[in-house]
Amino acid sequence: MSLNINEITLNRLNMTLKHPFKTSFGVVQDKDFFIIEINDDQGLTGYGESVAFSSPWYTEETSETTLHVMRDFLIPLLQETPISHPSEVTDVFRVIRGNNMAKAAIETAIWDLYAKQVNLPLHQLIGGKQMQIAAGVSLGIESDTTKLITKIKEHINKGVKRVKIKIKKDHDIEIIKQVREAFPNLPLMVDANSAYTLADIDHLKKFDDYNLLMIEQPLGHDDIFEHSILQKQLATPLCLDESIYSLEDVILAHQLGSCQVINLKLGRVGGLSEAIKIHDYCVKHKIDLWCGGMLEAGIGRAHNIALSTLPGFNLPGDTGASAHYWFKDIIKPEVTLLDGEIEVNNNIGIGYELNSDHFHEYVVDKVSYPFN
Ligand code: OSB
Ligand code: MG
Repeated sequence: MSLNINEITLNRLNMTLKHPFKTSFGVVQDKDFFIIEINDDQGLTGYGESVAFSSPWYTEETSETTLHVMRDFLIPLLQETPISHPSEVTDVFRVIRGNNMAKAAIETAIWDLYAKQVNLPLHQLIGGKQMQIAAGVSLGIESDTTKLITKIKEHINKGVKRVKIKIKKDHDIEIIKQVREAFPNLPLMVDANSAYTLADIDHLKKFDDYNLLMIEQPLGHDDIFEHSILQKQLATPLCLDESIYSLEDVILAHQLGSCQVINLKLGRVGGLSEAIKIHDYCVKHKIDLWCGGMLEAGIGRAHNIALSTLPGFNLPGDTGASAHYWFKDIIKPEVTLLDGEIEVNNNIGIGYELNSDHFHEYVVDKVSYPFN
């Protein structure tokens, strides 16, 4: 049986985050991204979201490269290759190197479509078991630490299960110290987005004094080896984000001892099939795992929730409430927290519908590619 794709539509959206999000590399406030709609011949629709930003500060992909790769390579490949299960998509896309965020945007939409065709919630289709997802929060760099501490308090009041703060060179120990003093027992971690090098090793060792859950991606965005040298010198677990594009990267990091925790993002690894493989490897090798975020709108958020139901996601991730990011999200219902947890629903597919009024306010362009 084939999935019988009828048409793929790329909707380009512009959405403005409630709060500018500052990392060691710059600020994100306006998101320019795509909602992928894939229709079949029975009128069912699967949705995916592209997560690349307008500029390539996080990985090499951008909104523009995502469009180029989807339109000129990935959609034509699907038009000429009928598939019968979403797990085949990764292989169809294998002839295109890299560009994992473009691949994931389409691949995840196909998973949603397939779940709807077989009338199952996506989380059930992939074997998810956790029906309550512990939410963490990732807070951007603030010039004023008092403001950061106020924000952390607000999130603690909403019940979030752990707090991650962004750091950069010359904006780290002093902030960590103040936050730790304000919240002695808070599950706290830091994310450097590759702000350091091995020359900073003595400085990074000082982080061990603050009982951090982990340090996320301190070194090179494409490095795995140097993180293994650093991890041997630190008591605090390292977590890899930017460096992980595939299962092979996770195996390498595990075998070299480069980290003790993996931040898994659907976009970075090219979609749900690869994410499930990484999840299964982490379970087998008892590697701590959590689901990262890319400041997604509702469709991407819904996919992250489905992924997080898998049993190996044993630490709170970055997936949180719609209202933390957006004035009006593009899904119904919006994602909310109850005592710091997201309740997973049993609706079919990704479990959330498009809120078409909100959605159409943000759409700036729309192109459809028919199949026949
Ligand atoms: O490094 O995990 C990161 C946001 C954008 C790009 C990279 C990262 C982040 C976050 C926030 O930390 C994740 C989220 O809240 O969606
Ligand atoms: Mg990160």
